[in-house]
Amino acid sequence: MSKRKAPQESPNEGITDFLVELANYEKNVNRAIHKYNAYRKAASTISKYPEKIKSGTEAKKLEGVGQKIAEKIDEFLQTGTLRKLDKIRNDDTSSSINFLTRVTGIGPAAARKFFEDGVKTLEDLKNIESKLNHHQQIGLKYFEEFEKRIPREEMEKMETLIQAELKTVGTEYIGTICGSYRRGAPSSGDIDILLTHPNYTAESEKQPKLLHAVVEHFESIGFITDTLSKGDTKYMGVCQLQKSAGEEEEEEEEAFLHRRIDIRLIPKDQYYCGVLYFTGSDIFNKTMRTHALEKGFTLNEYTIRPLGVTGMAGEPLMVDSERDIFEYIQYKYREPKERSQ
Ligand code: DCP
Ligand code: MG
Repeated sequence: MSKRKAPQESPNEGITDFLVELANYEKNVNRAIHKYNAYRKAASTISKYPEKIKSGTEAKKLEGVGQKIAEKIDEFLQTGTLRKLDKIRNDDTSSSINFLTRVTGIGPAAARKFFEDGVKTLEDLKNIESKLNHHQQIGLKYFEEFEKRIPREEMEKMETLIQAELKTVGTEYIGTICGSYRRGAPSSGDIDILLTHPNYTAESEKQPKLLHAVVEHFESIGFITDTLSKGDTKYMGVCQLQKSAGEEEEEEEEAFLHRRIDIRLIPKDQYYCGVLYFTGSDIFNKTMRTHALEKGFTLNEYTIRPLGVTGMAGEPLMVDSERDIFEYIQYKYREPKERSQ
């Protein structure tokens, strides 16, 4: 999962920017996930709104914008700033904790702990490098590179390579690059790969080998450069495209950057619920889950199940495509490109 989200262009960018900043503050500093979600939701609806918002009252008519956010919008429109944000930005604790969470492997709790131990900056982290866990050390090593988003052109090159190499590991593998890339985004924060294989279902034994064989192959060709964690079904690591022979000759060309890559192995019968979930966006997922509940189904990254009269979930329904899921819950199909919000 990537840490830096792409900014959204809209006539209300000033408003959505400050809402996202407040959202991150609530998540990273206060660990208030509900407030984080509330700010993200408001930012998302406002970014879809085509007109320039002129008042809090106007904004309040939109879904997810309540009284408190409306007041902040008024303050921002009238004064051009927000006292709450100014305070957060000038507060040593908040700004340090917020900063530390930008390192992959450092979550809100670890960030607070580092801060309490006097570790606040990149320099401070470098000084205590040996005390960091492996994930955090890699996060520090590639800090600048991971902050940069991946242009779509590079994502396309990686997809071509990944699909071709996957077939050399086993012809029956099915792989999908999900996340913002699948939604057609001009840039992505990381690479989210979902893998499955017809031999592997929720009923069968775990088959970590199916995942590890792919990871080992990617390592052998120099595509995967570092590992953050490697489980039976989830791999988190670092990859880098190599310049092809032709590209190397152009001396001015810079090397590709190191990128964050996640690979998940999913049972075939759960694959499309997984693909739907990891295509996102997270906000689209929430909307779709709410709709599912209204229609009497519970939907998560693994399965879709009908809810009985008592509210108990029944057996997972058969799913053979993303469309099947939309049909069960009578939701108009949306192409990945139309799922950004
Ligand atoms: N996801 C979710 N809820 C979360 C985290 C993730 O629903 N709390 C799903 C939706 C995301 C997908 O997983 O689209 C991948 O997560 P990323 O954080 O990688 O998000 P994106 O790929 O959408 O954005 P980015 O370009 O920043 O990587
Ligand atoms: Mg992503």
